[in-house]
Amino acid sequence: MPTALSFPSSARLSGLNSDSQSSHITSSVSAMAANTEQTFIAIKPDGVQRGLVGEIIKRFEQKGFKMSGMKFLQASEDMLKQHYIDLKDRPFYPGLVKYMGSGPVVAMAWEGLNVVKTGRVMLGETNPADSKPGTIRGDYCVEVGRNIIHGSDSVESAKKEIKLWFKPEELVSYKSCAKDWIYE
Ligand code: IDP
Ligand code: MG
Repeated sequence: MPTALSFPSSARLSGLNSDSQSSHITSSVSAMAANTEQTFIAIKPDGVQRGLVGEIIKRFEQKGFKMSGMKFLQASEDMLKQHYIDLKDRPFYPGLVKYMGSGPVVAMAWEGLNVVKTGRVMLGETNPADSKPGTIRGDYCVEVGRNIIHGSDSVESAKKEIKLWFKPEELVSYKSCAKDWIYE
């Protein structure tokens, strides 16, 4: 767990008076809570087969997000049906479940400030044809049915998805040595 009340080094060094110190601590503590937002990212079977695992992980690492969990697995049909349950009435649902189960995937939990929303921006649009260059889908894929990566669409979905894909003991809580260089 992060040390929620550890004194911010900038306040300690600047000799702030006690009022501004306490407001600094309060804002620092609430920022820390926001910094622990998590999202579920999965590199789909086509992303794995096409050798894009390293490239995708690199983008999240270089952005400054922190990995909290990762595993390599071939997901069961039951699990994939559950993962995409909200799409069960869409015509592409059976094909989607089949595609997602057709090979191994890399399932990950990433943590950081606004990581759900920013993660979606990094992915690009659902249809790669609408995704801007510079996004993952914009740079590495062509068709909506082979769009190489999944990312949670809300904090609520992220919580559900992380719970579905990871046991609590498979998620690791630790302090990144880069934290104080990524967050003020
Ligand atoms: P998202 O992955 O960007 O959140 P969703 O609408 O949640 O997009 O759809 C989940 C996945 O279902 C997409 O990533 C894509 O793999 C697949 N999918 C969505 N729309 C279509 C479609 O029209 N044809 C085939 N597959 C689709
Ligand atoms: Mg979705």
